[in-house]
Amino acid sequence: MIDQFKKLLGIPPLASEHGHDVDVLIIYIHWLMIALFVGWIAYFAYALFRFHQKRNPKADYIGVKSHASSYIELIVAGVEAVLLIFFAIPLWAKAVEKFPTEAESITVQVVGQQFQWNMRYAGKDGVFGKQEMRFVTGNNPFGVSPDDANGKDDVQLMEEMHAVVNKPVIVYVSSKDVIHSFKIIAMRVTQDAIPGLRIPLHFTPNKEGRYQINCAQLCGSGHATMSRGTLIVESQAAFDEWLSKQTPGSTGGFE
Ligand SMILES: [Cu+2]
Repeated sequence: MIDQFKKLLGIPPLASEHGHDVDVLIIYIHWLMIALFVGWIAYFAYALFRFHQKRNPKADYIGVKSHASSYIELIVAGVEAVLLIFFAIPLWAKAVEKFPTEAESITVQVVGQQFQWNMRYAGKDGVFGKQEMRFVTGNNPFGVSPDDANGKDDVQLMEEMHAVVNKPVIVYVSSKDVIHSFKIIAMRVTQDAIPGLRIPLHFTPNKEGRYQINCAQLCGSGHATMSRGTLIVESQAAFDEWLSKQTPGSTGGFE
């Protein structure tokens, strides 16, 4: 039933573990909206017929006496409460409480800027170099300290992100200029990228493939070009091979 509705609504392909629950919530909300739509349209047609001028030449100053509308209102509020309490809140609680540890995950830093996504990996040592705001330049969007040895093997990329299938990914999202929004539809994740804040999010991809990364916040004239980004989900071996081939350097790929 859920799968048929996914098709009917044209819900895009899914490739993350928690995404199914997001889709289920979307579908239930659509059911409620369909019921409300049909109900309102039916009532509108009834009102046109029932309160037509010819049938009611004189205004009625008493108005409605039945409590049907209040009961219907209560039922709708009840359904909304069920969606919120039993679907939305548990889903959010899972996302917040079941945060994976960095040891079991792939950690990526993402900085949005007009108009591209910058990605940064810790490199072979698994430790990110120190960052400071004053080091941020056009070539160093993450503000990596040039003096920190840990940053020497960090890997920086533009519009490209790699992840391992069935392994959690932690993304620290930030922005260099205006508010952007980091979105990967296939992973069912969206997070605003806000200057001065570093906001963590996580997901676990469960299907190998290439997925589009978008900017979901109108951020300027080149906003659309921020949808060039690609997330590549691959095997651990392919990921390790890719990482070993990257040119290390605190400003790698930007000089
Ligand atoms: Cu943007």
